[in-house]
Amino acid sequence: MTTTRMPKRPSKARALRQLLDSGQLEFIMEAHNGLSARIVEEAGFAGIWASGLALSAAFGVRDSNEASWTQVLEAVEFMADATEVPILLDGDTGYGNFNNLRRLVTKLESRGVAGVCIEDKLFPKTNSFIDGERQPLADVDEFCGKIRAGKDAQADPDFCIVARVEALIAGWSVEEALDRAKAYQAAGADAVLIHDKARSFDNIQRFAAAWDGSCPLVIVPTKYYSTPTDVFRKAGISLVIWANHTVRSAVTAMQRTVREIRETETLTGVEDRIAPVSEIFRLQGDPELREAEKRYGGDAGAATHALVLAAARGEGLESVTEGRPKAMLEVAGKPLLRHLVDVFKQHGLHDITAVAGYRAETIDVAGVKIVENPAYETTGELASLNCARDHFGDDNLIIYGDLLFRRHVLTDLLETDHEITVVVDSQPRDTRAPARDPAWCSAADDRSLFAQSVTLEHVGATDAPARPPEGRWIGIMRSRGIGRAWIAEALETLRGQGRFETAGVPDLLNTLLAAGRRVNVIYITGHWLDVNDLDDLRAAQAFAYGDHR
Ligand code: SPV
Ligand code: MG
Repeated sequence: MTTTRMPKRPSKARALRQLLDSGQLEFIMEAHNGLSARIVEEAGFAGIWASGLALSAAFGVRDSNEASWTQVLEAVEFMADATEVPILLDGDTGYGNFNNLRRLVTKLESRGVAGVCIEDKLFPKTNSFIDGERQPLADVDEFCGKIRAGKDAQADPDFCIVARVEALIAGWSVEEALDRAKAYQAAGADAVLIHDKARSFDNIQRFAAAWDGSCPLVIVPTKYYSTPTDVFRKAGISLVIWANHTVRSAVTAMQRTVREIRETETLTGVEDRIAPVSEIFRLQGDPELREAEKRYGGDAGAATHALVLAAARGEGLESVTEGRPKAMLEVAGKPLLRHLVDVFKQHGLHDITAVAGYRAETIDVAGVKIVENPAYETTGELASLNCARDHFGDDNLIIYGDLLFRRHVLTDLLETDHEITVVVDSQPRDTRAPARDPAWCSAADDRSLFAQSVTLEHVGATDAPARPPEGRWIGIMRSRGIGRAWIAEALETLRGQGRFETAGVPDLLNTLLAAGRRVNVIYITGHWLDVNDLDDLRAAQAFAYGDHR
């Protein structure tokens, strides 16, 4: 039997090794946290330098081993998680002796770091550009033992150990640097980083000219930055590390922005020149999470658009809806619409649009997008719904703005996967005649614990079947997938019949049924109410405070 295998991308350690061994000049760029690592990767760099200077600066401490090695490990793990390209960690001196390096190598491998660079100084070290001459160098044999221990500790043969020669930094000769480099290569180093703090590339050029090519050479041209890159290429350098320019550019940008905000006490000057919040979300990988939510459904309502019909003032409520629509009536200390929004948010449903009409400007509930039906006085619910058509998605909840209901009503509705579903109360509280929105269904509520398969047959008193209704449609419907196209088609039908302007959601449902579309029913028994008059409003207060029915 043959099995097909996905082509495997090379491991990060292999990718770093390939960079070092490519035979041409390669470049890696400093990063100091997950965000900067991702920015470096996106710019096209094939590798990342996890700089000790930049990491410590980001922590707000000195580059003198003040951050512990596990804190560095933690930071570099975030960087590795955020990126695909290999990371070479600046491992300073290996944070101790050969034994400490062994443990570091093992831990770095387990966190997806491709290699480590260790320098021949003593722990605790400090940055090479701070009193370089005063920093003692490690004993060559001791440092070779460390390299051998690191190589023996690695599980992946591609993990790279780069030996960094600090002889030039400490004021020693090119010959001393060469002796050390040869010893380190012989001890197993995969590459040699020859560092210098001089303004000119001369010493490294002499070093490179004398180098036997037994392993690749790596440089950090921070101080001799004016040297043309082609000079490095001609000198036979394998890898250039741009070692600290990400953190330095971040510092300049942050200083400028915060100073300006401090001085001007406004954001207007900076807003257009800094990354929008959406760019931060993108760099954090938010789009992937949205996709995953669709696949794994962790957040039941995340893809559902809620469309709240809130244009009406409410006949029967005139004395209390002076100056505000029904949806803004206060019940138990907050507007009806806010009750709806709260229950939506509890279900992870954040895309909420309200269609406003009467006193639209008073609709002010955080998290709700408002669209207006300017002709609300002469048109009906479907005209309002149509105003929100740009906010329709593949999954829509269409709901009256004067409802209060217990949370389980929405939980149950969001669990359905039918194209169109409506919620019907099989034992409506309101027994006044004529009943509002009576619903005829394919079967009565058997009140079993198990979901019944019931479909809607008709809503509303007009053209109703002769038998008593099975319940009352409560003013909530959901459409999924193709259900959205069915609704669009039904709206067209109503338009063709000249009924669109004044029609309500029950007309839409009946038109769907007339077209042979299946409308599923979820039965509930109570645990909801709508607010149509002052009695309802009083009942709503009690309901909202938790007094059922
Ligand atoms: C670092 O980036 O932390 C380095 C390179 O070690 S340098 O700062 O040039 O020493
Ligand atoms: Mg360093």
